[in-house]
Formats: sequence, structure tokens, C-alpha cells
Amino acid sequence: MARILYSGNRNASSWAFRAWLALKEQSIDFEEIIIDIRRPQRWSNLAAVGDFSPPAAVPVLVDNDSVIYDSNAIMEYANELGDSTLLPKDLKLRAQARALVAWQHSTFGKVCPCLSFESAFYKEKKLLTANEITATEWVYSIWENYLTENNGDYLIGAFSLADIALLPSVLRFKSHHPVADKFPRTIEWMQRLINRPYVQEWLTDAYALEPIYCEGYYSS
Ligand SMILES: N[C@@H](CCC(=O)N[C@@H](CS)C(=O)NCC(=O)O)C(=O)O
Repeated sequence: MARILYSGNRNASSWAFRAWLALKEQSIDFEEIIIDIRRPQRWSNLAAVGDFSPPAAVPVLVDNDSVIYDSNAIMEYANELGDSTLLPKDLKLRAQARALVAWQHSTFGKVCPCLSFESAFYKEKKLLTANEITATEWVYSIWENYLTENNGDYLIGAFSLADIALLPSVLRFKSHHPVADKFPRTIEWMQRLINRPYVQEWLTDAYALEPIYCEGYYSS
């Protein structure tokens, strides 16, 4: 049996983090090959991934003769290969979870684009602009609403793919702007999420790495 996850640097690849975490949380055995996506080697390394996976990006899960690319597909696959507990049984809750995953996957990265995943690991954080603070507070209010409406420990009640998908955004926002007391459920949810053992495992490695500085971070 050969199941290999081609992932990325722990302090750079938020998409690989999501795929890796879904596999771990479902207790699925796999080997991991970390593709170095730092510049300039990024381009040749990803070109080599393109030899077996058309998008030439990480993550990619190769499960024997199946090549599964894109973090979203890998998260869904991990859920179904495991015990399917990462999506709610209830149709409407499941749709809510998938909507959050889809939003993160499509346009959520445009909210404060300067606060990249890499920047969550910088020792010296930039000061946020007024617009960035407004956007961050708005995101916190949305998470607070989900947690209040679903009245559970996680966004959709139980731990789900929605929490996994949003975790890198939690890290990039929280590390730049603390959550105000008016969002108590968000404060607790973030801590609960970050304290999960596999999340801690990834983050311990990520914090030990040399930071990867993104152009324009301090000047924007
Ligand atoms: N939609 C893809 C995005 C994957 C992605 O952008 N991965 C980055 C590394 S975190 C990458 O390999 N980018 C390739 C490139 O920039 O050409 C997914 O969810 O897996």
C-alpha cells in the first residue's frame, strides 16, 4: 500500500496544512513528502509535481493508482476514507459546512490579502491599517454568529471540514489582531482548534522554521 501526501513547507503551505490535518484527524496512514515551495526552488519543484499532477501545485495525495489534487478534494476524500465524521449528517448543516469551505477556497483569501499564512509565523508583526482592522473584526463577528447559531464547540456544532478549512485564516488574523471580549465564543473556538494535538504538531514544526517573508508585508 502506498499512500503519499505531497505537502509543502509547514510555515508556507496553508492548503497542504488543511489536507494533512483532515487525513490525520481521520487516522489515515500516509507517508509525507514535503515539497520545498520557497523561491527560487519553488518553480522547479512544482514543475516536478506537474509530472504526475496536472495543477503542478501542492497538496497532492497519491493513493496507489489515484492522484487526488486540490486540498478540498483531499479533505473530502479523507473524510470518506475515514469515518465520515468531518461533515455533519444533517443535510442543512452539511451544506453550511461546505459553504464555509467553498468560501475559504474561493474568495476568502482576498480578505486582508497581506496577512498571508506565512505572516502568522513572523516574530515582528506589521501594524494593521484601519481597513484591515475593520475587515478582521467583521470576520470575527461572522464566526461568532456561526458559533452562536449552531451552539457547539465548533463552527457547525461538531468539529468539521469547515474548522479545518478556516484554521489557517484563524492563525493569520489572530496573530495580527486579538479577538475582543465581545466575541467570547470565537476566542474559545480558536483556542480549542489550535489546541488540537495534530494542529499543535504542525505548528510546532512551523514555528521552528526560518520565516518566509512575503514582499510588501511591512510596506502595505
Ligand atoms: N486550490 C489549490 C491551491 C493549491 C496551492 O495554491 N498550493 C500552492 C502552495 S500552498 C502551490 O503549490 N502553488 C503553485 C503555484 O503557485 O504555481 C488547493 O486547494 O490545493
